[in-house]
Amino acid sequence: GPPRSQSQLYCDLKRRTRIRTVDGTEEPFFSLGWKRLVPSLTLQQLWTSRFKTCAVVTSAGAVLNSSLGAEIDSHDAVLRFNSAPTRGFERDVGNKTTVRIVNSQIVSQPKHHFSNSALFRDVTLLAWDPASYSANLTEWFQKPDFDLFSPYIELRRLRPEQPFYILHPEFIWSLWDLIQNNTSDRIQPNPPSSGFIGIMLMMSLCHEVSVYEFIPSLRRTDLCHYHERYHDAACTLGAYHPLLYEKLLVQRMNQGSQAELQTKGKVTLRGLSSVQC
Ligand code: NCC
Repeated sequence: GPPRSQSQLYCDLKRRTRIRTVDGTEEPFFSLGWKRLVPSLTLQQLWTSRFKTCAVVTSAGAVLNSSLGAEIDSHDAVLRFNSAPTRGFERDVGNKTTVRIVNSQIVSQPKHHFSNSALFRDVTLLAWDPASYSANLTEWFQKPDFDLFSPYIELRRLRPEQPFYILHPEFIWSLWDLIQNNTSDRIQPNPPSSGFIGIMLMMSLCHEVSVYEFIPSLRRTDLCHYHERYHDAACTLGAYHPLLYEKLLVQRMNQGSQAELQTKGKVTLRGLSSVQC
């Protein structure tokens, strides 16, 4: 697609971004009784006007030695990803977690202890699985990339009071369309990263969103995660996910200063509800 101005970009985002979760009204979930399994309040109902300022904290190694913890925690809500911890890293990443986005590997692989780890308790959980672009919900239910459905059912029964949603594949792919439509190159047909999904989600739910280390600061490093000694530049630049294009798009939406980008790896985004088109 053609390059657009920042205000056109925000309008396009506002027009196209509709959060959708699996709500039990569609097959095969309807016949399986999921209307009673999913939380009774939708994510939007749960969030309505509760959180004005929101922080999105990526798991990038560059967040180490940032001393951003207090600033991150000063937001009304904080979003983190997968199994990224706060314990032991409070000075750099803070300790407040309001929402966690987890991919289906986290939910399904025993090593992550999804149903009993404290990381996944006392927060709103959003899980997603990269169903193929053209698969319908029945095909997806029968053959997800990683089986997130059984652990979902199990946790809903175990802790029914915990808000836990599965993001609808159409929402995931609408974000892919959005990236492709605002990029001149042809991007790979793989789903966006959890980071981009989280940024778009918070832009839909909050008045203002601060994103940390999605666009790398001057601390940029090939250390993949702040909590692991594993080096791979692809974590920051992307291999499977269209991560580079996600980042270029987010950079174009930045309302904050160049100095904050360089020193904090911080991007400031407007919430979509306040965007006038
Ligand atoms: O690495 P991951 O992501 O958990 O990171 C969360 C989000 O932070 C942003 N990020 C991360 C590292 C980095 N150096 N730069 C970044 O910008 C990205 O936006 C990223 O989405 C995922 O998206 O779910 C992902 O999950 C991991 C892995 O499944 C989990 O960490 C669990 O172990 C994927 N890695 C592999 O599958 C090997 C990764 O590709 C994407």
